[in-house]
Amino acid sequence: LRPHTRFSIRASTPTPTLTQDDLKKLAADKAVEYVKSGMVLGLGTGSTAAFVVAKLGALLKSGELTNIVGVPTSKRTQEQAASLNIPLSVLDDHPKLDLAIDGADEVDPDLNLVKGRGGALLREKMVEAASDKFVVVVDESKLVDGLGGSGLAMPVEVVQFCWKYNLIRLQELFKEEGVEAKLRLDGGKPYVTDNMNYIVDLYFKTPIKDSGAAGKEISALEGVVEHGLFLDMTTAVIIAGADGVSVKTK
Ligand code: ABF
Repeated sequence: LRPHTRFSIRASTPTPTLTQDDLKKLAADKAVEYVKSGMVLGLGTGSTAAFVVAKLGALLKSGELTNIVGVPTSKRTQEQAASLNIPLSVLDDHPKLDLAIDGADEVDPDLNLVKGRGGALLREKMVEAASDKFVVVVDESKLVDGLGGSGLAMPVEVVQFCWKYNLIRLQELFKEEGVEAKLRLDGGKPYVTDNMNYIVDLYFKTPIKDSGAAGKEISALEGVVEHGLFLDMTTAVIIAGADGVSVKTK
């Protein structure tokens, strides 16, 4: 209890508590304000990004936005965007994007990210790296002091061939940090990404000390396709919390 809380009198009706979905939608709506007609857009994956795609679809339908081309970061997003009649393309045809908007699993104070718990990290990283601007949409539960610090997975996409060999090498790489590496499962079978690869999830006990070095070491392992550390890629993070929506830029 804060001092005097017991004796305070509320003059107005308390604001109804916002659900996590309400917060995600608030962040998504704010991000869509960055979209202008004629843009080539990277379309993210995940429940927050789905609100962005839904809003884009509505704005195209109402005519408030025109001439948008979307480059989806997963089959799921591709299906959602197609169902909303958002014109779609691929990096091969649009190698330079104006803006990508996507969710994240963790955001650190320098706007570095962990992404990929939704399994779409490879396409997300390719599309977002090709974008002039990359705007991240999260609710405040995603904020961490250091990447890997949430105790949840930091995903690594690996080829199926001898995945266990790479799982052991990843665990060895972070032996001192006591990392636990687990093959991601889906209904008891290995989870297969859109690119027909597997995912090894790394569970750090404490935040990663040097995420730049960690990313390079993981990438150097043959058979690793991509990892979920998205470093120095973010233009802005839109954070929705109980106190409203804020925008963080570097
Ligand atoms: C994508 O979706 C991923 O990179 C991340 O794993 C996930 C976040 O999902 P949500 O918005 O549902 O929390 O952005």
